[in-house]
Amino acid sequence: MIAMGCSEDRKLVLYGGPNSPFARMARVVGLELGLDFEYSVIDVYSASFLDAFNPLRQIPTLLVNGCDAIYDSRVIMAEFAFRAGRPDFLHDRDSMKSTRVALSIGITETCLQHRMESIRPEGERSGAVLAKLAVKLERGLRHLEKMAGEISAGPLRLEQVVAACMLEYVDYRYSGDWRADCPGLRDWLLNFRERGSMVASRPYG
Ligand SMILES: N[C@@H](CCC(=O)N[C@@H](CS)C(=O)NCC(=O)O)C(=O)O
Repeated sequence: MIAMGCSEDRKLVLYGGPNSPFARMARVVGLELGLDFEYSVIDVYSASFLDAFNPLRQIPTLLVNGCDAIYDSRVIMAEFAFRAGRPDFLHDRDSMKSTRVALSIGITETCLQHRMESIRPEGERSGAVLAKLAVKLERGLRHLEKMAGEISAGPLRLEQVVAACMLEYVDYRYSGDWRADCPGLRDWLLNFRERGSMVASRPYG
């Protein structure tokens, strides 16, 4: 049942999918910060109810009190951090960490574009586009590997959640071959992926 009117219960509903990497990032942040929210799995392509809240009809979308919509994933993750009283989780004043977040998100977007191109019908699919996206994705991963030491050190924070969700999305939709070129990220992910929030949100379907 989708609430169409505002309510006073302060309820948080995070609309996501079974395998959306951006919804997963938001969900993991919410779980790690101990937020009380419902995760509602929808099929974004048929979820016309979402248009009234998010005209882009994308997941993740966070609905507050049944009426206030918050998107996209970075805004939702910031909302969760503020609600949890943990603005430090976002490390907004550290531009190097934030640039690593931007790189992980960019690789995720590239992987998603590669996936969308790969499932276009024969004849519409472009091998050249797929090859270009693959080059960008793999270049991004090799670059991030140079910063594996910085990513893996220190307390849990946004850049770690985003990097881990990105790496497992690459596994899920592209390939696990990146491990050969990225031993630092590989070794770090081995432990990180066992966190309860990561296990609970692993992509399926
Ligand atoms: N910039 C957005 C991207 C979200 C996004 O691309 N979500 C995908 C699923 S992973 C989606 O909703 N796709 C449906 C569409 O764009 O029509 C964010 O970070 O939240």
